[in-house]
Amino acid sequence: MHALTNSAARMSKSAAPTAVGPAPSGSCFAIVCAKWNSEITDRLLAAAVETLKRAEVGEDRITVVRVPGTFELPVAASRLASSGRFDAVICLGVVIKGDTDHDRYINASVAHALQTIGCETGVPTLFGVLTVNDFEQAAERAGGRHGNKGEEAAAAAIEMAQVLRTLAKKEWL
Ligand code: RBF
Repeated sequence: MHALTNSAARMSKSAAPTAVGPAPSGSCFAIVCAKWNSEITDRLLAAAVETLKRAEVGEDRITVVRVPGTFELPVAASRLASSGRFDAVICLGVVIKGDTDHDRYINASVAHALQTIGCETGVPTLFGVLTVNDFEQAAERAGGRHGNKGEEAAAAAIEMAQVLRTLAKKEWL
């Protein structure tokens, strides 16, 4: 089992979990997407929605919320995760390094906040935020040579929804 997993990881160019089976039946997903750098975030969002649809999640089970910037992702994610309506909340943003340290403050606080929301609500809260040096690096990760991190975040959301459905059946938990 372990050997198989390891050899599969060695063979693939990236270890990212993009191969997805069907999402659990009736599962619902929320996507929170920042408007800053929308040329890139729109590509992350389109790939995330497409990935959910490929996993047989109907549009009626996908809720998309736009927020001003990456810094606002946690507030919206917290509200959505606490609602009890979603199997996972996928958060998408692009923070590009500038002349000041804004990126470090945003990235660290958002990563920590999203992880806390996931742990405290029990609803997987996915980190689909590109933390890049320039626009080109962002484009490479939004449908370019490094794949699309929106797709990968959605695939991870589906996988976590499956994991939690499996755990819900364990009477010893
Ligand atoms: N939001 C992003 O999503 N990506 C960025 O690259 C980004 N750069 C910012 C740079 C500065 C100097 C500031 C002040 C804000 C930036 N924001 C960015 C917006 C931030 O996420 C948030 O929307 C605003 O700070 C309002 O809370």
